[in-house]
Amino acid sequence: MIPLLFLPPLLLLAHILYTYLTNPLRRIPAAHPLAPFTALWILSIRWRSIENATLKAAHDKLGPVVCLSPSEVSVNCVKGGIREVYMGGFEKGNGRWGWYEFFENYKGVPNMFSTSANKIHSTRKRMLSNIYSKSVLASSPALLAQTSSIIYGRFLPALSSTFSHAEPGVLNVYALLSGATMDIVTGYIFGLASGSNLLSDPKQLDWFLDLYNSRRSFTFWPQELPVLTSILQSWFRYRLVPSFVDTANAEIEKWTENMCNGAAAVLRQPKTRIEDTPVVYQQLSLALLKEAKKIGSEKTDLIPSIASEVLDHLAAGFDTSGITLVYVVHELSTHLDIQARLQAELLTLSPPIIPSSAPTLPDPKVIDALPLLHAVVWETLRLHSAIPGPQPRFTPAQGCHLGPEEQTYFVPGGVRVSASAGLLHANEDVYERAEEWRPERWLELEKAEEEKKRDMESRWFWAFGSGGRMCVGSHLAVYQMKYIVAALYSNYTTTIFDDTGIEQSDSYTAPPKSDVIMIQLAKHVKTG
Ligand code: HEM
Ligand SMILES: *[C@@H]1O[C@H](CO)[C@@H](O)[C@H](O)[C@H]1NC(C)=O
Ligand SMILES: CC(=O)N[C@H]1CO[C@H](CO)[C@@H](O)[C@@H]1O
Repeated sequence: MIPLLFLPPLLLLAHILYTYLTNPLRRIPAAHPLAPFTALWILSIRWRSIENATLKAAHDKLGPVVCLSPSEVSVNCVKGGIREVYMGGFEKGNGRWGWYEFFENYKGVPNMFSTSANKIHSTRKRMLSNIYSKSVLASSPALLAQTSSIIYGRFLPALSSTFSHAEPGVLNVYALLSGATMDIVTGYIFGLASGSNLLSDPKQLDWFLDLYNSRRSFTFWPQELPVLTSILQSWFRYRLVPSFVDTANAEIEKWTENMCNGAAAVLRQPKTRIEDTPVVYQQLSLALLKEAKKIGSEKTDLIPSIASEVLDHLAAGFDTSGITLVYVVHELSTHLDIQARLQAELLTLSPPIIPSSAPTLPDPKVIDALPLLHAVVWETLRLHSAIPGPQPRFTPAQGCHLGPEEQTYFVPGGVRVSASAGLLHANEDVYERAEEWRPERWLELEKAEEEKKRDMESRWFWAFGSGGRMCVGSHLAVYQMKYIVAALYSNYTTTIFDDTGIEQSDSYTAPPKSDVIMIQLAKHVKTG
């Protein structure tokens, strides 16, 4: 007779064993002996912020498909990997919960990024794709005027003012670059008059970055264990996320609402300056109004939907671009030979981006075509992807096959699956000496074969994701990053002053571990 005491643990054991034996994922190489039995292992890896290194080691050892838990796999290949999952339109949620609901704003108002269902998502994306497309951006007089005003009126003066500091020419370049990207992104969304002006107001810049960054380390519980998090909070009043995170979110939401109100007021005026055109706000409000009329919706208050959408754009847009730029500057500050070549390339611009050229900027198409500037930005997006880790999706109800032709595995429906830019970009067959920052590899492509080009530029390049959920702001990101880098190096040389904490965090968006990256500027004397 088994004492009754042993019954519950025995039943539990039998249950685990039965689940294991009937789970097709058990055939997939396991990242850890516990992985096919319980999600606790991968949860503990995420909780300790060592997911990146863990996944890298697992794929290096076990191949392109690995099992992370009884209901999760990671893929690291193009065919049978990102092509299947992301081009194939696997959704962001599994019906019960979605990891991306975390990105809703204003207490549960969804936006394009947070939406799981493909149908709802693509309706929204159709409203927004055109204004963020490369051709529209490149010929937008509003964006050019906004960028000019921010570069000449704010960014270059902010750099120049560092020479009156106690330590002349020394600055926290991460903060300044983040301010520049926020001003440009909100300039395009809300118009210059209603957008942010963080660059001219160091106090406001500090206020915003402190607020924004204070929330960074509290994503684990609400994203990985949303049900537990909300039950603990609503039933037991126990908070896994401190209340100051809610306060910070509310302040950022209020700040965004003010910009929305500003944009709405501009649109009511009969005539506005071109740079005050709230391009994104205007397009979105018109499109939502049209949709509401079409479906005969009673809903008249579109403000929460608009605000939730644009808040996601400004957060996604400034943060990722700021991270990329801080690594551009950091790498150029340790590769002075490449920096000098970039400066020589920038001397070919007409007009040069120096204070006396204001307000004229060289044409965006000319900036975009500078080979070394392009190579520097692309190499940084590759090696220091701002979103380097898993972008989770769920397999469709009927299941699918994952893995390259040589070895595929059946994966049932509802399984969480993800790929990671950082791992795809570390493929030595595609990016030789992958761990080195080597812009040259992009210049060498000129002479490379078509297949090689395609592998490097599109198949394996994943900084902006791929498929229907690919970054809508990638062209705006590249546009602003190129102008900012061009403006900085047309006027200055940079070296490192203090780069403690430059390593990327192990998180979804992966900023440097320190919010402070100090750079020494030196005035760049024209020699050409
Ligand atoms: C270097 C800069 C940027 C990088 C590396 C980046 C990267 C990404 C990635 C990887 C995704 C897919 C995420 C996922 O599925 O989990 C994404 C989506 C998105 N990004 Fe960006 N992004 C950048 C700049 C921007 C900018 C400037 C905007 C401003 C509009 C923006 C807005 C968005 C939006 C709205 C989505 C969701 C798209 C959708 O769901 O269809 N991003 N971004
Ligand atoms: C991820 O881990 C690899 C290997 O440990 C490391 O080389 C790389 O810098 C890490 N990347 C990020 C974004 O943390
Ligand atoms: C502030 C500053 O150093 N401005 C310089 C920008 O670059 C041009 C030439 O490249 C110089 O003439 C300016 O003095």
